[in-house]
Amino acid sequence: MSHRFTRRQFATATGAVALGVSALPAASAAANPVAAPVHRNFPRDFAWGTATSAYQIEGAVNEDGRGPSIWDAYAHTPGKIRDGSNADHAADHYRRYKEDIQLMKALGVNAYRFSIAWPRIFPQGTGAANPKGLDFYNRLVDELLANGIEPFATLYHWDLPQALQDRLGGWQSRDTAKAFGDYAGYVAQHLTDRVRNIFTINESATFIDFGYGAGPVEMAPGVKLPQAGLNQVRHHVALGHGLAVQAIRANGRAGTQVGPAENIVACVPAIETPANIRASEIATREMNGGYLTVILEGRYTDGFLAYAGKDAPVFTAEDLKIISSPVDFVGINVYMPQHYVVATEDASGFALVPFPSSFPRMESDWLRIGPEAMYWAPRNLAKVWNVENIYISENGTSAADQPDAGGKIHDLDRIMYLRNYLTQLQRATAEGVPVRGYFQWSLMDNFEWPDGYDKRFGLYHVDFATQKRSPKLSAEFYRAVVAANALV
Ligand code: GBH
Repeated sequence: MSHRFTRRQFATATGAVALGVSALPAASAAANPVAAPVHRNFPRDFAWGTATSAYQIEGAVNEDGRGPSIWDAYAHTPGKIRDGSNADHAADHYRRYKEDIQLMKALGVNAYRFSIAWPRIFPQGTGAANPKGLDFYNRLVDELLANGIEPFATLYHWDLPQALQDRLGGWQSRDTAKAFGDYAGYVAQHLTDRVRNIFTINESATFIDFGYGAGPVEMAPGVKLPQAGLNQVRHHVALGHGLAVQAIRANGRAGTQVGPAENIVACVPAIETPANIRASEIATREMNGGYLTVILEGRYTDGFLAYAGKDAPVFTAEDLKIISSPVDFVGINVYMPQHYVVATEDASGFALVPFPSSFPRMESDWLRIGPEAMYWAPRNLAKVWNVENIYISENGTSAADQPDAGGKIHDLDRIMYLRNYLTQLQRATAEGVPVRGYFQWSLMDNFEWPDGYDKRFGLYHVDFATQKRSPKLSAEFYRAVVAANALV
């Protein structure tokens, strides 16, 4: 069955066919209480986009002088990726970027968040730049602009040059933060004539906890550090962010907008009473102590330092100044509520409520369904730190994505998820929370890290054998939202 009902099928379904009339009686607009929908609009000039990252879609890992990254090494280590795959070819975006920009065009989006592969630009992490690597992003950016799509570039979406891992132990070394700053400056010099918005680092919390810690999931480089080492890595990554901000200011076109893209620890009031709302604000500050708080305040909270104790990072006052270099916006990736919070009488002022085992989840085990996170995360970011420009740098879900006989994917669960999260985002913007744009994760199915190709997050289905892209029903949903600049 096609996803488009014919009039006749619709009439059959509603029993109206025998009557030969419309299924709905003509109602007087004035008398009918459902006759006047409230348009749930988003702000004028809202950026509607999709998001991807380099290693997850590009493929072409040996093309045009790209150096190896820690994800090449990791994915090629037997047993690390659930389906035994790697991203050598991924979605072949390196060659198909023009076609992929047409997919964006079909959605009607006006923005695109992609990431730049550091090992394409500096194959050894530092030293000589590889102009052919940069050329790919020049072509991509030019093609986006020619199609009326604003490029938002991310500098680091986890694909560290392997050379820095080998030489320095990756982010265990301060020198990696410094190398990241130099790379950021180089990119700023060459791309900010056309790229006006730059995200520094994607989800510090994720790649550090899973790449260097003992999290429930393992990611590259797959090093397991004790607490003190882990806190030092956190500090170096925050420092790398700050050095990148400074390098972009120094080398980029004046007016270039810069900020992080962090997986904010979304703290949602369990019940929206004034006391619990206050508790969720306190929790937001404490639970984001390692990244957002130090970036936005220039200090580690007393709670963070007390909790870390003897394992606290070693840092200088100068480091904190660099880390808190003023940003133009804050990007937050919002997938789920990390915590529901209630107020307490004790000194901390909040408690985290344990999740019941029956709490609903999407098709990925970790993906709890809590649309209110999409209201409270930006609302608390604005409330706690007076952030004036917020982007939702990612939001989306995997789904089972079973095709029907004609090959069409009716991903009603993804539509349900997106509609509910966007409803909460509209609640936020309608109240004046300064969210400037939203990037749906993801444009198309891609390499989902340790889950390989098992988990599909795209609005477009990708057949990885043929590289054919096909819109899922959710692509039509998203296109309708973007076209209306409102919930549909
Ligand atoms: C984002 O991470 C990434 O930025 C993106 O590259 C990725 O493709 C996308 O989301 C979908 O996953 O310890 O149980 O939480 C989202 C946050 C954090 C979700 C790590 C997966 C691992 C399992 N991710 N988490 S769990």
